[in-house]
Amino acid sequence: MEHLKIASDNYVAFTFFIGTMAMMAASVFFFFEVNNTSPKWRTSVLVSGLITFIAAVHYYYMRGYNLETGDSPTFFRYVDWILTVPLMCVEFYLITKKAGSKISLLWKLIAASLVMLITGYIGEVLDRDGSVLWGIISGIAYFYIVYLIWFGEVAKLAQSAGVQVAKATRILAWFVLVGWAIYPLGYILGTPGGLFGLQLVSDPAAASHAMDIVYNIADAINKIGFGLVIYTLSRNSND
Ligand SMILES: *C/C=C(C)/C=C/C=C(C)/C=C/C1=C(C)CCCC1(C)C
Repeated sequence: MEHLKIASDNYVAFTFFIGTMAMMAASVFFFFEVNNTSPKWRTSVLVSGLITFIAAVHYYYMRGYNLETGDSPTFFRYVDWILTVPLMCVEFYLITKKAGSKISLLWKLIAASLVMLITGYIGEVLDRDGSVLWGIISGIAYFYIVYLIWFGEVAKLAQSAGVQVAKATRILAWFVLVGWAIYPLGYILGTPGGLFGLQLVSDPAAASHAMDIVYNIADAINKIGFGLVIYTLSRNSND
């Protein structure tokens, strides 16, 4: 079963394969670099590695599942996100800790991310007919996260945590605003009938393939890129 060959025009399977390798390589890198990191930033770099490692394990599974069945591994996609997105919230908490971020801020970010992902899963799997409504609720939770990071508590704390933390937080804020916005696009692509009358791909199988490719690209950018910003911060910050 593990000897299935990826057809040269099967971009879905191909991006699952590349995604697996990229997440594995990034994890090895972050884990090995933990020991060369100043003690203050070790946990942050370790969490970067955990994010890509959890994704690597899921991608390995999703790659095999997709190759064997040709289907979209939606369930494990969401299991992956439910583990990794809260860990990204932990990163925002950790890097603003020096400026006094409270555990309550971490819970706000985690709660919003869980609402965003659980309602997204309901709309994508459990209540397909209500996908527009669930997508909107999920979107509200997403914008709340964007608000906290761009204008709310995270932004304010980052400003008083020194130049390097402020700079890194600004880049991570762009990841959340632009990189994370790719996911709702994937959701719209895979939603029958589309959202807001926006039906981009009409054939359901093609739509779910397009959705997988979009999610796979977004994950690579958001998980590995995000981790590299934290890594760079750990090297640039001399306090
Ligand atoms: C590593 C995985 C990440 C960063 C996943 C992020 C996922 C999202 C930001 C998903 C957002 C969604 C909406 C804002 C509306 C439609 C449903 C979702 C769940 C795709």
